[in-house]
Amino acid sequence: KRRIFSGIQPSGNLTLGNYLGALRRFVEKQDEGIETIYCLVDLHAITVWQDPDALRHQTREAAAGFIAAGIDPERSILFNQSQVGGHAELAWLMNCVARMGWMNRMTQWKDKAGKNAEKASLGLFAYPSLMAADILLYHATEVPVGEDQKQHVELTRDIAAKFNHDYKVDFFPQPDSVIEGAATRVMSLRDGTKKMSKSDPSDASRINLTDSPDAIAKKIRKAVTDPEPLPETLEGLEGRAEARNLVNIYAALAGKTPAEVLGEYGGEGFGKFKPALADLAVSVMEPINAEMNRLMQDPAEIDRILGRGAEQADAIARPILEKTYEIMGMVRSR
Ligand code: AQP
Repeated sequence: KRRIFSGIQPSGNLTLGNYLGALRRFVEKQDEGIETIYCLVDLHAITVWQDPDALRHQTREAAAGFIAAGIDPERSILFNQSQVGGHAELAWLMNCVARMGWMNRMTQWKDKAGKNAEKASLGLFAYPSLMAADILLYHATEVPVGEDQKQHVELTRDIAAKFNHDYKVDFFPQPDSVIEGAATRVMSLRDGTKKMSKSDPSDASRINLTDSPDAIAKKIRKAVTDPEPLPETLEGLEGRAEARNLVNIYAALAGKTPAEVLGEYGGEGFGKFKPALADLAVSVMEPINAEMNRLMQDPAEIDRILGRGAEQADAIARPILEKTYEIMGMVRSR
């Protein structure tokens, strides 16, 4: 049976990267009628410092962003991770299956811990093991993610395989990552070699779901580019990371291929392309922004939706977790 699971960290404002790489895909999967479970992964967010009030606000805001973008809590399960205890419980069990060496090889760990690994939280190191638990807790079969999370889904497969092998069972299915579309890796507007990220210190590097139309237009106008006009063909984007990024963003927002975008704008300078991109971005983002603002007027309603989603998620997770304990030899007598 197909079951989709994915999550986003409420570690800041959702970005255009999160939207194009993940959230928009989440909505498509829901609309295809597949069972979909979406999680605001607050336990992941605290692997780096989060101010408690800000985290609460960002979690509600991210929930509003999901709903505004088209996630329907009647058709998808939408909740925040810490309300379903099974995530932390299964993560511990998976910590005892996964190997240190596997975690050490994760590029996100290397990027985020940098040269200061001694000072990183233990949670940041174990991040991929918690992510594996998130997915395996529901026996999810597909995980829509951006490019950057592909390695973590592959690790999840390794953990599932090792568990099944060690305990001689065929219990955890192997999940597949689903990486689709023209914007699986949206880059920073300030540096075309860096991923657009909600935790980038420069707000100008990203477009937030909470940005006003003016802010969006200004960030696109100021995006770093080279002085050349756009090429006629994809090959012409070689070595032009910033130009490629803007073309990919345009393509993803317009539902076109990058080649089609170049067919339209090849030979034009950024003086013409950037305003067209800004108009397009505003036309897609503004309705989402307006709906988010409306939903944020009633945070109690958002909390109610997350609470109900957590109950539904728990009903799926609990039996799978209980079975895992049993397989591993824990006495369960209450
Ligand atoms: N720039 C991006 N382009 C395409 N997809 C992206 N995703 C993130 N950034 C981009 C996808 O969004 C989903 C949620 O990501 P996350 O919040 O769990 O963490 P992340 O990948 O580490 O994203 P950020 O925005 O960079 O967060 P911070 O700054 O807090 O670490 C994932 O599917 C991801 O692939």
